[in-house]
Amino acid sequence: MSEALNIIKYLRFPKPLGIIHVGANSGQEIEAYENSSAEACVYIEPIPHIFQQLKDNIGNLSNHYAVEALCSDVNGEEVEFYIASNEGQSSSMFPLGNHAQLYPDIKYINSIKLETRTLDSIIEEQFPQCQFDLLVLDTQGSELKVLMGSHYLLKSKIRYVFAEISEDPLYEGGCTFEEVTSFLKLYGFRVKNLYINYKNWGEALYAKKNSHNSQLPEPPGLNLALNKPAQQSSVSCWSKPNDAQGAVNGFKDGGYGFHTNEEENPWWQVDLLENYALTEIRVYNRIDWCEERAKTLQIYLSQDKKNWKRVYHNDENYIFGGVDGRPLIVALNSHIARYIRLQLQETTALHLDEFEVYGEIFPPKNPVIYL
Ligand SMILES: [Ca+2]
Repeated sequence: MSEALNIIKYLRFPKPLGIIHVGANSGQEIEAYENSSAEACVYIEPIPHIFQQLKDNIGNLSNHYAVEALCSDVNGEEVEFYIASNEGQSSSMFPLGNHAQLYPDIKYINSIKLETRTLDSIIEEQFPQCQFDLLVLDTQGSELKVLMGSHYLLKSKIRYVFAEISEDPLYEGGCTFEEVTSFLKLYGFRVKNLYINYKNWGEALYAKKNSHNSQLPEPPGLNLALNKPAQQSSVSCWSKPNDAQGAVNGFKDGGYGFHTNEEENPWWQVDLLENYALTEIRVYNRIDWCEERAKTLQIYLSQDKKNWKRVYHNDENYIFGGVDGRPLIVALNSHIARYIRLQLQETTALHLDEFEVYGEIFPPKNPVIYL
């Protein structure tokens, strides 16, 4: 039996095409997944002897795969993983915390050292061609960490997330329902079904409906700003090392990539290292906090870092978004520039998620003629 598939069916949502189950234990859902229309299923389990049972239970079912791994937000972190007395079902990378009060009979009986993997890296390496759209999480408090290592999947493949959730952390350091919900919201997921028992934990189904991202036109070529040197007018207590690079690191999560201090007309700029004939700019605003601070955004271009030409000023009533599928898109008429500056026109802080720019090298490189 699979609760996730039952709820998807009950809500009359389209059937999943492929399933990833993180924290699969010995594979209690194999039969249900086999009887569904899913074309591929991946089961991930970190405890070696339970993984062996999982593998035996899958047998030689085609398109069902077992992976022995502990999923988390980064690759290669060594963590202590605690094995619980109930056949591993309450095993976790977190101490029992509240769980010990709610279920005094369940205890940790052992622990092993495991190295973490991100779900993105497992799927990219082992199953790059498969269409996975349902992600089932049963990882005893580390659901948020697993999701934080699944940025690419959440953005481009997953349509449903079914997770064990809890109103207060059940495990010490574990995530809450609220945290998981806010995080998934950044990727366009909403709660579609929720069950919480009298001990304040349960299950939630999240679904991405008519994802805005799919309506976003494909970017016109390669992002010229990616990893190019960037600068900003000031740093703040929220800044990270090399703060300005955060907007050209190729990573977008709805938070801030860089963060200036609160000041008059704060700015951020990138050096493309050569002149380009620019055709399009995309600015991804942070969407988790104070999106409205970007409302006075101006975009300036320069070839020499001295003479600047303003090519865009934002209508203050327009608050643009970012990874929710509403980035600011500015079309440019092949303006020639090497430097691009984003600047606000008031006293505030400038903090954006990511900046992208597209165009062609200028002057065009001469074609090589072979005689
Ligand atoms: Ca970024």
